[in-house]
Amino acid sequence: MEGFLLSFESQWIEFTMDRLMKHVILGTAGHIDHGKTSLVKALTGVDTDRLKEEKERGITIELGFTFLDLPGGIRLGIIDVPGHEKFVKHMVAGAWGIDLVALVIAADEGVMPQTREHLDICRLLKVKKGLIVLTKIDLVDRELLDLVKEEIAEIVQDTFLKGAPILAVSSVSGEGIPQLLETLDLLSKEIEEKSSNGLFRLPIDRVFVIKGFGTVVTGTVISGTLSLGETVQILPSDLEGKVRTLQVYGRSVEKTVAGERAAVNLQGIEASAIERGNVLIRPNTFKPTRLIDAYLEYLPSAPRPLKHRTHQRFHIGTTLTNASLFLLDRDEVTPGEGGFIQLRLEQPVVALPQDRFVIRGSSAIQTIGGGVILDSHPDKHRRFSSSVIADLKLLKDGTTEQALLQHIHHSGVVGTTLEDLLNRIERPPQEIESIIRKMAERGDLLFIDSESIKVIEKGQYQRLKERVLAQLGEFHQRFPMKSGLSKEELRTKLPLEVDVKLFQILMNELIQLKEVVLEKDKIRLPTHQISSIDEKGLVKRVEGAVLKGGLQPPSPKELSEEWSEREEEVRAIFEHLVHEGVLVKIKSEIYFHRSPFEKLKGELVNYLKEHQEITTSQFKEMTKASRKYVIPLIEYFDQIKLTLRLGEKRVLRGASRSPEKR
Ligand SMILES: Nc1nc2c(ncn2[C@@H]2O[C@H](COP(=O)(O)OP(=O)(O)OP(=O)(O)O)[C@@H](O)[C@H]2O)c(=O)[nH]1
Ligand SMILES: [Mg+2]
Repeated sequence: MEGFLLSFESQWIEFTMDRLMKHVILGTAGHIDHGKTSLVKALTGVDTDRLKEEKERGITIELGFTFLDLPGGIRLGIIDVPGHEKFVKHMVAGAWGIDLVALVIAADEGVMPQTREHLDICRLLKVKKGLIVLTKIDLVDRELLDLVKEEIAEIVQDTFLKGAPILAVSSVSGEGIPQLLETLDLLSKEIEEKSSNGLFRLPIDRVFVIKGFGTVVTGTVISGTLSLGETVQILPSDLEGKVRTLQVYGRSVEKTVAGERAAVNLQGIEASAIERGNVLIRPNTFKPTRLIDAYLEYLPSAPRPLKHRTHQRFHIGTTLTNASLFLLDRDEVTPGEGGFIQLRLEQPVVALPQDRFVIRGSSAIQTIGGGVILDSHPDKHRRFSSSVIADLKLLKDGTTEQALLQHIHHSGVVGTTLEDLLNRIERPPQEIESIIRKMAERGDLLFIDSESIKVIEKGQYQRLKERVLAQLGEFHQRFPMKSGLSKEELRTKLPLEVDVKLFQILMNELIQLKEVVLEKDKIRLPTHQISSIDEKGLVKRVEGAVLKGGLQPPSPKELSEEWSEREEEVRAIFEHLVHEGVLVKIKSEIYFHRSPFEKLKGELVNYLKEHQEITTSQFKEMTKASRKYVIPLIEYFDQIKLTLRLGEKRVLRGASRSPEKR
C-alpha cells in the first residue's frame, strides 16, 4: 500500500472518526479496456495501475487499490480489477468480499464476454448491490447509447443488478461523474454494517517488503478485528508473527475491523514465506482443509453437463487451487442446475460455511459455476446416501441451531469443542456459545467441560451409557465369580477417545441412579451377586481349604479333583478371592491365604532386621514348607521388592523403607 510510507504519528481525532464510520468496499468489473481504471482515476485522482508492464501495455494485470471519501461521510474502499480474460483469477480474488460492484461497460463496444463473466462471478459470490457504469459516452451518439442500455437490461435480468442504476459517464470529459458519486453515496448507505464479533480473518491479496519495516501483507478484513502487537498466524503454512504496525487506507491505526482494507506489517515472518491466497488469522482459530462439502450452482452458460469426479479450478478468498468434484446426489449436473458436491482439493485452503466460491474449467478456462460452502471439515462421503444429502440440505437451508446440533451429533461419543464448532459454522463465538448453553439447558446436550466448552449430544451420551452397562453385563457373564471391574478397567473397554471427564460424569450418574454399584473399588451391576450364583457355597469352601493348607496350600486342580467339581469353576473362585484380597497369588497354581502369608512376611522382615541376611535354606526352615512353595515364595518377595537377592542370600531391600504392602 503506497500510503504505508506516510507518517505514523497518531491522529486521534481521525482515528475515532474512523471507528464510527461504516466500511464499504466497491469493486470494479467489466471487459478489458472498457475504462475501469480510468473511472477510478476520474473518481479519486489515483492511477491504480502501478506496474511497469501495466503502463507499457495499457492494461490492468494486478488488483489496484484506493479509496474515496463520499459526500455522506462513508470512506469507500475501491478494488480495481483487470478485464483481460487471462487475469480473471485476479478478478475473482478482488471481487471476493466486496459489498458493491461497478459493472463497467464501454458505450462504444457494449456487452462483451468478460462483461458477462464478471457479472456471473459477482452473482456466484453473492455480491449484494451494484450499479452499471456506461463509460466512453463521449465516443458515441444517443442512439447507440440507448441500444447498449437495452443490451444491459437483457443481461442483468434475473440478477442482483436488475433495476440497478445505470450511470452514463465520460472519464475524459468528466461528464456524469458527479451523478455517479451521488449514486455511490446512496448505495453505500444501504449496505448493512458488518459485525466485528467474528473471528479475525484476512485473505491476503498482496505481500511486499518495505525497507525499515519488513514484511507487509494487505487484504480485506472479512470478519473480526485485529490490533497492534497481537500474535498472528499465516495459513496454511502455520507461520507465526506479530503485528508491528497497522494501516487502513494509508493511515496508521491501532485496530482494524471487519470490512476495512488493511495493510499489516508483520514481525517474524519473511515475505518470501507468504503468498497471495494465504490467510491471516489469530493462532489456531481456523484449520485449513482439503475436503469440503458444498452446494454447486452450475451456470446455464456452462458448455456441457458436469460429470462426476472432474478436475476444475476452485477459487475461494484470494486462493486458487485445483479440485476434484464428487457429485453426491446425481450422475451429472446439467447447465443451469445445482447439486450437492464434495470437493477434494490439491492444496489446503481456509474455508468456512457460508463462504462463496467460484469454479472455473481447467481445460477451456471459463467460469462454469460456483456456490456456497456447507461444511469445511466433513468426512469422506458415499454418493447417493440419503442421510448425507439430508444433512447437507439442513446445512444449506436450516438454522444455525440446527446446523450446530448436527455437528455435535456427528461428533459422537467423543464430543466436540467450541473451538472446533467455530470452524464448522460461520457465526461469532458469543452467539455459538449462547446457543450451546440454551441447548444444554433444554437438555439437548451435556457439558463435558464447561471451561473449554466441550459438549456431547444427549442421545450420544445415552448411547455411551448403554454401552457401559452392556460392557459390564458382558463382563459379569464371562467372569461370574469376579465381583466387578475397577473404573479404570471399565474405561479401557470404551473407545479410546472418550474423554476422562465425560467418563467420570457418567460413572457418577450411574452410581447415583443406582444403575451400577461401587463396592471395594469395583463397579458391578446391581443384579450381579456372587453369593447368589455360588449355590454350592464353593467360595467359603475354597477359602477354608486354602487357609487350612497354611504355607502348603492346595491348588485349584487339586481341590477340584478332591471335590469332583469342574476345575474351571474352582479356578474362577480362586481368582475371585484374589480379586477380593482374600488370597494372594504367588504364581500360576500357587495361591496362599492372606493370613499365613502376612504372618510369614512379618517373620521374614524381623529375621532380616536382626540378621541382615537369609539363605534359602534358612528361609525354608522358617516356612517349614517344601521347595515347591519355598522357591516361588522367596522369589515373590524379590518380585514385590521386599527382598534383594545377592548371590545365594537375600537382604532387605532399602532397609529404611517400610516393606511393600501387598
Ligand atoms: N474517450 C474515452 N476514452 C476512455 C474513457 N475511459 C477510458 N478510456 C480509454 O480507454 C482505454 C482503456 O481504459 P482503462 O481505464 O485502462 O480500461 P480498463 O477497463 O481499466 O482496462 P483493463 O483494466 O485492462 O481491463 C484507455 O486508453 C483510456 O484512456 C472515456 O470515458 N472516454
Ligand atoms: Mg484497468
